[in-house]
Amino acid sequence: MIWNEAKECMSRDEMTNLQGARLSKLVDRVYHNVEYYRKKMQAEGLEPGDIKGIEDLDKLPFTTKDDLRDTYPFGMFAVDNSQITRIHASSGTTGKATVVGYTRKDIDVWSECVARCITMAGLGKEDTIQVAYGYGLFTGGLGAHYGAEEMGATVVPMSTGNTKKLVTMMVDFGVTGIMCTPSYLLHIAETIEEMGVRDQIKLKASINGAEPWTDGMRAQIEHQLGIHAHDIYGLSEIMGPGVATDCQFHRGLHIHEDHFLPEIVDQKTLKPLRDGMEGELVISTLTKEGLPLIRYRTKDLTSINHEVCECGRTTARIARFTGRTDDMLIIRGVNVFPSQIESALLEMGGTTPHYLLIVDRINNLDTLEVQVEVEERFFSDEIRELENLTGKIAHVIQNAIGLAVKVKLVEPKSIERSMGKTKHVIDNRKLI
Ligand code: DLL
Repeated sequence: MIWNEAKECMSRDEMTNLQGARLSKLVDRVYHNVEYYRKKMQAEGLEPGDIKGIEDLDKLPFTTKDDLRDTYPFGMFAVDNSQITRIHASSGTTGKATVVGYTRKDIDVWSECVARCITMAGLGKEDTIQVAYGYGLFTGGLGAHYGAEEMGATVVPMSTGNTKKLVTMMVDFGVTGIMCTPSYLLHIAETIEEMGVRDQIKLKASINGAEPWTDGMRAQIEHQLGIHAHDIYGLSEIMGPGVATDCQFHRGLHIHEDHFLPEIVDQKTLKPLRDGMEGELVISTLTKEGLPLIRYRTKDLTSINHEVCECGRTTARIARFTGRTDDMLIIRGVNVFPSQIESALLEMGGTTPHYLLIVDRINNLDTLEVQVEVEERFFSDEIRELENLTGKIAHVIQNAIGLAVKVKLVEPKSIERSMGKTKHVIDNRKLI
């Protein structure tokens, strides 16, 4: 089944024309409504009329997370705040969050994109879908929720947390679809086994994303639960979940090209790369009103393929992601930059700038231990003082990154020093 055949199956020429027309309108809109873009384009001697179609795309400047930080909170919005219906936020590299705003129409487009993804996973109106992404500032919960409602499905807004309750409701409500991170789904699968209810679940498909995963993990999920597992990609800056998903053939994720114009560029030269070559995914939002972005550098590494898929969709497909060009970690679906932890530690005092993050996956749940070197004097203090300091650091870090962490205080000079680029992270998670 295809949600919107007119949009998902158009010929390449039709798509290119549509994208070109939308791109020139987008450029005109940001030039007149976003001072940041106007200045950037003027600095390069560009006028909106210079962009006539997608062949002119590479004349345009890139946008990065730093640009959003520099214009925090609303400086890149292209509409008056009175037209913003909703705000979400994700981690910034240091103190300030990345803020995104949506008009009512943006929410409608987002819901349609997610509904298209849910259709690709073989779910429909008659299904009952549990949304177990976090609700709140993170785009996962509400994004999935609105898409599933748009689809006409029955939505169970579980959010994350109480896994046994989730499983009980999965059985009692006859849940047939679930949307959550892949690692959380493996944890749910274990809980289903422990509760002995494997033969009572009616689950048919899952839609998993927000963190890197592999075909090995997909096979494990499918085997343990007897379902079809689909990959969903998205990022807050561009919209949230629903930028792309894989269909039943699992040969890459179909990107909703009528709304998101993808490019793959070489991560060093930033020159566009051909189909099949791996590089950084760059996206221009063709229809967004609240926070339109031109050539946004996602930092996600993948390749693209414009061949028509066996499912009949003509939209370009991006390959499963192989990594990022920066040091962002995704822990239980939460984006964490080591620099956020570093600034929080430095601001609080009493610690040295030497720290080490140790990430593990235990029972399919990610854990983060932060080892921090503290000043010598603390080690001569009473144990109670050290415990207080540990609690304080854990609190400060949790406030900075929005995730509970285990803190271990270590003596000065015990964290290995490096002559080159300091290694702040040991990631022991093995993606099967
Ligand atoms: O993670 C939006 C989302 C929610 C996507 C639910 C899918 C499902 P952010 O918090 O802004 O938004 O994080 C975006 O997460 O740049 C990727 O590095 C990573 N990511 C998202 N989906 C996938 C995926 C949401 N399917 C960042 N595979 C992105 C690999 C993913 N990485």
